[in-house]
Amino acid sequence: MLENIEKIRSDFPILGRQIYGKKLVYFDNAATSQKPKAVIEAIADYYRTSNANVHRGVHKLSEEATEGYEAARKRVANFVNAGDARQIIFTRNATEAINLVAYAWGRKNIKKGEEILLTEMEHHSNLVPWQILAAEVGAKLKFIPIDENGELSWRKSLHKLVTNKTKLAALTHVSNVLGTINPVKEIIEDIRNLKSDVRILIDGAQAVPHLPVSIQTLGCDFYVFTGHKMLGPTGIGVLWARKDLLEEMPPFLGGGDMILEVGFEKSTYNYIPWKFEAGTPHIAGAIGLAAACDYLAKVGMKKVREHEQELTAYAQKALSEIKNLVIYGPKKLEKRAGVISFNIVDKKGKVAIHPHDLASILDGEGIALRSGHHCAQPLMKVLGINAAARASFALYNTKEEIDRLRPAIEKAKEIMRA
Ligand code: 7TS
Repeated sequence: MLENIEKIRSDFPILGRQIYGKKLVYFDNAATSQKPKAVIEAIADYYRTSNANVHRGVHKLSEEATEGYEAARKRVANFVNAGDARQIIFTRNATEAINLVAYAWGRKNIKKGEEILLTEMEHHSNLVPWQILAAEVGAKLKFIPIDENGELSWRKSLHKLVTNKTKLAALTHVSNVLGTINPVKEIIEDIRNLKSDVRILIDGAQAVPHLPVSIQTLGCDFYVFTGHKMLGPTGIGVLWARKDLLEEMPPFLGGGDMILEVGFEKSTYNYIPWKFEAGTPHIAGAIGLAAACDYLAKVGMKKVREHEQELTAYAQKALSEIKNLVIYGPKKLEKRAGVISFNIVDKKGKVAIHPHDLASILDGEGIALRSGHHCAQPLMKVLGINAAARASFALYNTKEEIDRLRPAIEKAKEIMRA
């Protein structure tokens, strides 16, 4: 456990809240994380002291806002070892970052009959943009299957799935349902050994908040993540891409800030990263995200990972003591992040309490967790379920909070006679 956990908890004002007279237990971190004072203050401070539009005015405030925004880009770049900060494009979220690649890179590069390789465990955000693109250009989607442990069965399948038509592989770093940590570096190497020019996008929405991530060492072409799951504000996300690809790609959205010169008929486009940041950006969001990166870096991502791993082991044990509870995803701790999806089943293995009912009863106990398909409906199909309950941890969670989970689930079983 993090030795200064009480201090860390006190940095998050919302954790002091009572829900129905009970102390809040927040286990919905995979949906969005809570925010520390440092982030809330950085945003408020920007609006209080330096608010102005960026890259435009020559006045002092505009200069300060521009400096704050561009310094935020550097701080975020450092946090994920992105190399050049110009490779960091600020977007609204991970979803928009993936759509940017699908529109700007995909439409130019993927042709009829070519193939896009995905996995069975993708969030809809890393599936639907490719479905739209595939339908438009006549490309084909293929999927790396998962095995009975909820791990990608890539070693057995890649040599069949990667063909001379494969143009792009887009896969998640960490599953938001199974918690599986995919060995993306090895998978990328294997794909490249089969076909060297496959472009590879990694969805790091669930990885960057919980693991040390060094983008440059992964060997991917595109990497996306989202601010609000990593202690930052909503409305800010990141696309990282190889510089030569960004230079070649046409813009995603047109408008202010992304141009160098505009004529009545034609325009020339700005340098990267601004070419991809049309219109007034989320300046406060970028500054808030940089504050979140600084906060996480100060705690240390290795320590965050260790803390969450310990919580996961503790929760796995506590939940496995509950009769008729099944946990999805890898059993081995080193293969999973702090996401535990589960169901209460009957003797035949069928879901006995709808996860929404379970989550409602737990809500009554002050415990916030997510239920539903978790925006991964194809994965639900593979698992043979429609929905699951999901507890997901962050650096501020504790074993004492997990201790409240078991009695609450037992109570739900009693109420629902399961
Ligand atoms: N990719 C993964 C793996 C995710 O888990 C999510 C959000 C996204 C992309 C999209 O992030 P956004 O910020 O663009 O919305 N996952 C979830 C979840 O599991 N519950 O709520 C949102």
